Amino acid sequence: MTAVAAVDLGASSGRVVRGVVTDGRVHIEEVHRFANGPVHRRGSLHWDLPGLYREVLAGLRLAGEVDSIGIDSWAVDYGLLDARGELLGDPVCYRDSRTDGIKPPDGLYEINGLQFQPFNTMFQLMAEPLLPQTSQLLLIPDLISYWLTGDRGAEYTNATTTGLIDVRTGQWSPELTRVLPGLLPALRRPGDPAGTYNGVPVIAVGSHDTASAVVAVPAETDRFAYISCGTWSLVGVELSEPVLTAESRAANFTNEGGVDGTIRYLRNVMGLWLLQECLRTWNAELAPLLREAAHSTGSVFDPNDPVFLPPGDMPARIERWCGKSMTRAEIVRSILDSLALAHRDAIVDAQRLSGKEVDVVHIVGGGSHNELLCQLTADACGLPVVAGPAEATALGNVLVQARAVGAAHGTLMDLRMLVQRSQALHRYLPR
Ligand code: ADP
Ligand code: LRH
Repeated sequence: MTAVAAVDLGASSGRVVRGVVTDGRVHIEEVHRFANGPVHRRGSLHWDLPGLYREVLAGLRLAGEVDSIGIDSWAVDYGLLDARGELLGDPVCYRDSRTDGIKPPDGLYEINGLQFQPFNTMFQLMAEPLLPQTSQLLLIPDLISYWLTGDRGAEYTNATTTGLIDVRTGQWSPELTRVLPGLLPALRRPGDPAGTYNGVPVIAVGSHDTASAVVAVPAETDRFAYISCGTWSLVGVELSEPVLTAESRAANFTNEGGVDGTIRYLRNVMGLWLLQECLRTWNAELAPLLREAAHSTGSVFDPNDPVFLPPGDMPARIERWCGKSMTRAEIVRSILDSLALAHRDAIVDAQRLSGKEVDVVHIVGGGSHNELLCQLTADACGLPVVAGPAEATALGNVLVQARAVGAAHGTLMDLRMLVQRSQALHRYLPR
């Protein structure tokens, strides 16, 4: 029997799972879970990477004997290494204000195919004071991998979120990386070896969490849209070629690199961050509020308004946007109604802009537990929603490792069949 350990660091929590692929099924057991979130320090927002690394090590101990290890995390953020390979400062969180007001240069979309997000790595680098002391940049999963193994590399799916990869060649763009000589390590593809930890191979997976989540979408045919629903809702379709039209750029659709050379054609929707920040402000529990919200009425606002990006008093910002004061349940309902409509808009636009038609929407990630959001999304889209698995990212991480070590075989659709067979899914029909 082959067992692998998947480390999945989300912006709101991290976990280490032990995964086994056997008899045409994939099973995961969560062996360790820990909280994560941006930390305010001396006026800016950071991630506590040494703290997260300690949790990773604890999780790997709890995973016991495994045949390989794979690491994924949220995208775009990075650590900088000095000439001795030591981390320079704590990595800055993409919600920090240092990129406020940044504008993309003309012609960028035609090269990197990325939606404009002020926090894409290339814009963070424009505001990075530590560059003169830097000898190498490692994205978060690559940094964890380096600390485990001593080997450095840049996993491709996550590297595409930097804005520095040419979407047509799948390589670092010579044009866009000219000002960063030697800073970016060689690319690794999902499935490539990435060193060893205590004698156990570390394998590059889809180290962008969204890339791993899309691997584990339990689709039965290729006519599906996905919503990887957690801190963000990443809403789109899987394509074989990027869409680089002016219309696609104007609609702020991104062409991120997926596993097996696929393109994740999607839009970022602000996601459950809105709810997470409300709960933090109120110091409240989610379940009772969701029950109340099911019988409340909400107001619709644009969840992608940049005013909602930084941490802070989210209920007040939502009330200000809607121009009225609301109960907690009404605010929660407003968030869910607004996310459902934003999901619909992204799915309609993805189909129109790419020409790919879908007849089902898969919701994966923690948000697949939110029954009200799943139903509202089905209603808004006029399409059936299949919800689950909630741990799609960890499963996608496990599956790519399993294939690399010979315990799973075939295409992405073959891997997805393993998920369909073994994970409990819930179906919501549009009302
Ligand atoms: P990330 O990877 O971005 O940290 P997750 O995929 O772990 O995010 O999703 C976290 C979110 O999932 C939470 O903020 C919460 O809104 C939602 N969620 C998790 N469990 C439940 C649940 N039992 N009911 C409703 N929502 C849930
Ligand atoms: C989701 C995610 C998303 C990125 C964002 C920074 O966790 O990786 O795909 O846009 O974080």
